[in-house]
Amino acid sequence: MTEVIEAIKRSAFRIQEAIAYDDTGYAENENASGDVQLKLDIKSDYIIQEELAKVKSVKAVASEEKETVDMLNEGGKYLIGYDPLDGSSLIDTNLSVGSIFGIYEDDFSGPNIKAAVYIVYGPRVEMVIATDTVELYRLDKNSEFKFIQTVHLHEKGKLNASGGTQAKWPSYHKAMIDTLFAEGYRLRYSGGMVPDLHQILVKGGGLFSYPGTLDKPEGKLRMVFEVFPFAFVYEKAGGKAVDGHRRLLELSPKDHHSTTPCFFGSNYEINKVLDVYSKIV
Ligand code: AFP
Repeated sequence: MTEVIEAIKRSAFRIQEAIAYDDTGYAENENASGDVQLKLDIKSDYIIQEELAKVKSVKAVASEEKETVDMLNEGGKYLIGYDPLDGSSLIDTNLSVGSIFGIYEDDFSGPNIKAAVYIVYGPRVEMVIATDTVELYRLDKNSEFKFIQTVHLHEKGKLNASGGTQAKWPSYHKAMIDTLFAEGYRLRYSGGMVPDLHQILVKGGGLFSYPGTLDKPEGKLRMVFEVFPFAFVYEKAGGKAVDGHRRLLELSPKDHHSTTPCFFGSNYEINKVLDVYSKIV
């Protein structure tokens, strides 16, 4: 596991340099999810696969940018599901973006995720590693990730990050989000999953939601690359992560690009989600 984390650190360092200085334009391809790829998406994917290929314990990798699972070392133990540059459509606006990694054994399912790591490329580069605990690191002047603190969610927070097109939200979802605002929650939503979930985590609590919508009943966010890693982080930080009814980490994807509605937060907000969604017939 240590070698995997070291490879992720090396990737993060190289990707942050690419974000800072490379061309931010589009490539001519689409990725496996049908999104137009930026040159930076392709480069970040390449960097990560190159670094992970050096690690003997990595058996195979699945990238959000690729259709297939790539076998790296037949005798390896870990399967790595990663989104090399999540939120890359924000690159031209100079908002924060991120890389997300789920470290699995046996298959890419919720119950089999063993650790999760994400990097936020913002004004500073930060990395969160979740194993039994959740630890925050920051890149320093010497290009090393320095430990900052262990992260814990409070019982209840103040922030509300609500994703998806509002006009397509089911009415019960809109009513629930309105109730939180009526209770005093403040809107914090950039459109980048990594900085939006990082903000809630570092500030101690709140709700991030990306529901099933009328046009996308299974939501937008991908289980293997985005949802399971953050579900693992939030649970280990003392919060909860559900699809409206069940723990996200109980789910198994049909294929490695499957999506799901998802809600991440501290206990108070997620209990509210479960209560509202339990009444839907
Ligand atoms: P991109 O990778 O296409 O920029 O999508 C970003 C993202 O997957 C995730 O980071 C956000 O939480 C979510 O999409 C935002 O989607 P909406 O704009 O539909 O709220």
